[in-house]
Order: sequence, then C-alpha cells, then structure tokens
Amino acid sequence: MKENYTILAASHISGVPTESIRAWERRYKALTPQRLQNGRRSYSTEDIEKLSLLNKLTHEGHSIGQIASLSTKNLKNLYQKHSPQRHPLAEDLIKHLHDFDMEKISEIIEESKLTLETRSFVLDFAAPILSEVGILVENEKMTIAQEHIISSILRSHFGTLLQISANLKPQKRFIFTTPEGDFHEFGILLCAALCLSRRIGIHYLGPNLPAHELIMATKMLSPKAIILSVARLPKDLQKVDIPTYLKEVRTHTSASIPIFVGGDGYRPRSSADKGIQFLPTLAEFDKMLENFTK
Ligand code: B12
Repeated sequence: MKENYTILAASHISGVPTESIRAWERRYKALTPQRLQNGRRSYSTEDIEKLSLLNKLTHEGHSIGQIASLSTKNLKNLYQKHSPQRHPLAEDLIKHLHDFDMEKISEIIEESKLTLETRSFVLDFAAPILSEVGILVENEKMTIAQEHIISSILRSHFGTLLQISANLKPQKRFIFTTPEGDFHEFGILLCAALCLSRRIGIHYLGPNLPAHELIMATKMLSPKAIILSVARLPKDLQKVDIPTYLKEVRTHTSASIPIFVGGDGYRPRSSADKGIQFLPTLAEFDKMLENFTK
C-alpha cells in the first residue's frame, strides 16, 4: 500500500515548516504533490525524502533556488559530499576501497581507532563511510565485494566494543534490535557504540527479532529504553508490518520504557504510533543520550 501524507505530516517528518513547503513549491517548483479531490495536497514517501534533504542542505548553507530542482538522488549525493562531519580519514578510506588497496585500508582503520574517540569514530568516520558505500553500491559505482570488505571490518570492530562493554556494570542499559525479517544491523551497532561512549550500558540482541521475543527480553532485562532500527525493505520482503510490530511491543511493555525508532524504513504517522519516538539521525540519537545522562 502506498503511503500518503498531509502537508502537516510532511512538515512534521521532514522538519520543513508548512509555509516553506508551499513557498518552495510555488516559487521553485521543488515538488508537485498530488491533489486530493478536495484540493488538499498529498505527499508521497519520496516527496518527504526530498523535503528532508532540502531541509538539511539549506541548513548547511545551500540556497534553495539552486538546489530545488535537483533529483532526490543528486540531492543525496550533494548531502554526502558536503556533510560537514565527515572525517578526512573517511575520505581516504573510500578512495582506497575503490582501489581494493587492503593494506592502506587496514592502516586507516588502525589510525582511526587510535586517534578518534568512540563518539567521533561512529559519527564522523564509520557512519559516513557505511552510508556512502551503501549509496555507491546502490548506484553500481562500487561492488558488493567492496561493500563486504568494509562492512566486515567495521562489524568486527563494533563486535569487540560490544564485548568489552559486557564487563562493565552500568546501572542503565538500553536494548537494541531490529524487527523480525530485517537483517540490517549497522543502525543499531552505531547507536549501541554511541551509548557506550556515554557510559550507558547495552543489551545487544542483534537484528531480526520477533515482537514476542523483544517483549519477553524487555520484561526480563528491564532496560531504560528500547532502540529499534528499521531498514527500508521492499514490501514483499517484509516479514512483519512495522506499525503492527511497534504497536505490539508498545502494548506489551511498560509505558515507562521509551521506544526509540530510527532508520529509512520507518516514518512516524501523525495519529498512530503512540508512545513511539522517531529519531531521524544518529546526531539526534546522540542528543537524546546527552539529555538522558544529564
Ligand atoms: C549492507 C546491506 C545489506 C547487508 C546488511 C549487513 C548487516 N550486517 O547489517 C545484507 C547483505 C544482510 C543485506 C541484505 C539485504 N538487503 Co540490503 N543493503 C545493505 C546496504 C548496501 C547498506 C545498508 C547499511 O548498513 N548502511 C549503513 C547504515 C549505517 O546506514 P543506514 O542503514 O542508512 O542507517 C542510517 C540512518 O538511517 C540512521 N539509522 C539507521 N537505523 C537507525 C536507528 C536509530 C535508533 C537511529 C537514531 C538512526 C538510525 O543512521 C544510519 C547512519 O546515518 C543498503 C544500501 C543503502 N544505500 O542503504 C542495502 C539495502 C538496504 N538492502 C536492500 C535489499 C533489497 C536487501 C535484500 C533484500 C537483498 C537480497 N535480495 O537478498 C536483503 C534483505 C535482508 C533482510 N531481510 O533484511 C535494499 C532495500 C531496497 C528497497 N527499499 O527497496 C537496499 C537499499 C539496497 C538496494 N537498493 O537494493 N543488505
């Protein structure tokens, strides 16, 4: 089923005020949303993705007049290129990954582990690399083998971090997982590493967890929060309906335990998804952690 959103919902999700959405459409033809029979605008998921990118890029100083007519793909490329957070080591690593230069890749990984704090390793190094490699693979500018090289190196580094944390005895712990049928685990790995950098403990349950298992684990472990990452999978490959999954977990766990959801496969619906908090980026997740530890 195709999802459609009102202008209010589109504004809420993308962060662009409704007046700006209207102005960007009128003046710069940034979008042409469908019109319902009553004349109201109706936005698709793609429209919202474009609005979110326009929002981020204008915040970075791009003029709306110059970027409004770009395709979503080009906006994504622009955003990746100019993301202010990306560390120079990340640029180097991608260059050497293009050349399959394994020696240089190992050197950079070692250097980044030694020189970057965990928080910066996650936000400025690992996340931008993984996202860029994902986009390059999607656009056939990099091979799946190259993606596997870097994913497995980073996966094993995060695995070591998680193991070290098992020896810590923090008072607060968050649970991390992905819904049943979703094997994309980098979102939760990165968030878990951010927690560790702020001395918040983790129960890493790995990806692909049925709702009843998550509910049971939450009852047994009494975490301070549940963190879910949801990848944008094609409908026919989704094992569970995400809103139904979230509702089940929300209904059967204590309301005092917040549920935070991120990832491309989840967008909050204005009226539904009560008690579920959407965090669009790792930076927002990190901000939430900062408030949590105050
Ligand atoms: C790596 C990868 C895999 C790996 C995952 C390995 C692992 N251990 O995680 C494997 C090989 C398992 C895999 C399998 C599949 N994949 Co895949 N995969 C990818 C790839 C290349 C990268 C995803 C990734 O890890 N990115 C890095 C992370 C860090 O970025 P991210 O997920 O975008 O998350 C960012 C934000 O969303 C946010 N975030 C994410 N989660 C959370 C959570 C919180 C709380 C917060 C605050 C933020 C947050 O922070 C991250 C950093 O900015 C993407 C392509 C892409 N461009 O994304 C395809 C992609 C997601 N996969 C896809 C597909 C189709 C599949 C398969 C069906 C392939 C197949 N035919 O078998 C299977 C499905 C498996 C399943 N049932 O889940 C599609 C989905 C297409 C669609 N929507 O229509 C994509 C987009 C590729 C494509 N275009 O075809 N995949």
